[in-house]
Amino acid sequence: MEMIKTRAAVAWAPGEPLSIEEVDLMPPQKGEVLVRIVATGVCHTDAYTLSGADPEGIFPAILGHEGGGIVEAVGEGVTSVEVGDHVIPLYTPECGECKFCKSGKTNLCQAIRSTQGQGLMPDGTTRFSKDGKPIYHYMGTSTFAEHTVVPEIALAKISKDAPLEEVCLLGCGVTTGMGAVKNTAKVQEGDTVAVFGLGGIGLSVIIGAVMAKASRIIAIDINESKFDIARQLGATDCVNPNDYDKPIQEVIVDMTDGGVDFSFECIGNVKVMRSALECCHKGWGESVIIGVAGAGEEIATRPFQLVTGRVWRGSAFGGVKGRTQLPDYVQRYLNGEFELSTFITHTMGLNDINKAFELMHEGKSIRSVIHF
Ligand code: NAD
Ligand code: AHE
Ligand code: ZN
Ligand code: ZN
Repeated sequence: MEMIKTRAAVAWAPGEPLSIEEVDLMPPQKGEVLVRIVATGVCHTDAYTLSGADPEGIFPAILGHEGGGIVEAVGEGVTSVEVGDHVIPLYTPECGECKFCKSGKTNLCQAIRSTQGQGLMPDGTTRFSKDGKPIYHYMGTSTFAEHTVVPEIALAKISKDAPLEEVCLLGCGVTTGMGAVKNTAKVQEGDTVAVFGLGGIGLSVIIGAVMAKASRIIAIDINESKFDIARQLGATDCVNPNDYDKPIQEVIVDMTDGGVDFSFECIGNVKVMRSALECCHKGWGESVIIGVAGAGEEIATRPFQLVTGRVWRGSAFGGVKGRTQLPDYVQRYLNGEFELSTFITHTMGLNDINKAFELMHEGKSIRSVIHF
């Protein structure tokens, strides 16, 4: 197979708008797969890396990690997917063989984590370039391109019945939120839950909490335009911290007779992470950090909060093992267990991708989905 030309949104430098370019893409090498991306969501993490706050941010790069596509070609030795398969690229791969995969304790496969973090394929090189200059991969997925090359272990093969324009959201946001409730917190029937931040992640936490039969779901955001959809999905209370002259953790402790059983931080703000921990019930309340904070940021609380039984956890991709468990999320969506269309407030072509970032920053979108 020859080098192909494809259209991509290139992030040349932090803080600059993406630039739509025709780029060169090398054919998939050993253990790699060429995927035609059909649709991709835009997640806050893409904006975070583009802003320059990501210590792993490398430029120029092709961002995007919430995609759905179709296999167009496979490299040497690839056996688990074939041309025509529908796939979701995985920024958390699953090799099944590394210490992490074998532990049964985590979804954080580390087989290719170091090259992935350097914007490279596992062999240490890039497939994208422009005028001979390398363009780096992002999170091993680079879905802001009509075609991308992804390691075989970073592809979940899914049902062809599922519309890729919707299930692309299972490549990050929706799986992350639902999975954090089920796999990380393990919320049980009757538990009380507080969700900080009502974007794609926080709203998916609400879906997960409803499925777990939580008795109370308190949704917190400073942008009240998010409250309608939060209630529609099953939030029992909506709270704007700016309406109170005391810290939000005290407000929630008062509302819940001592604090919630579980809280989720879905913003990436270290001060809110503290509030989320401290609104948990003494003796057993657990707080899950999902939001991604910028380089140099640190969390703080009084150790007494932990001494007295609160627990601080974190969750990546909802603790979901992509190759073995994501196809089932797609199936459950097809079975009608949850909706994705509610999340898709905007759709647009690749040429308008910068508009998706603007809408996110203005607080006007939940998810924008790019159709190629
Ligand atoms: P988003 O921008 O769509 O939503 C964030 C929400 O937080 C917005 O509704 C905003 O109004 C609200 N918010 C901002 N500041 C607030 C404050 N001080 N108090 C209350 N609410 C506030 O973002 P998203 O795509 O839902 O992502 C949320 C976070 O999750 C980001 O940090 C993202 O990087 C991270 N993330 C992590 C994972 C993971 O695997 N751990 C996966 C996906 C996204
Ligand atoms: N590069 C950042 C870390 C960013 C981060 O925490 N990413 C999450 C996924 S966010 C998806 O929207 C994640 O999966 N982390 C696990 C991992 O191995 O990166 C930094 O701070 O360096
Ligand atoms: Zn994401
Ligand atoms: Zn592994």
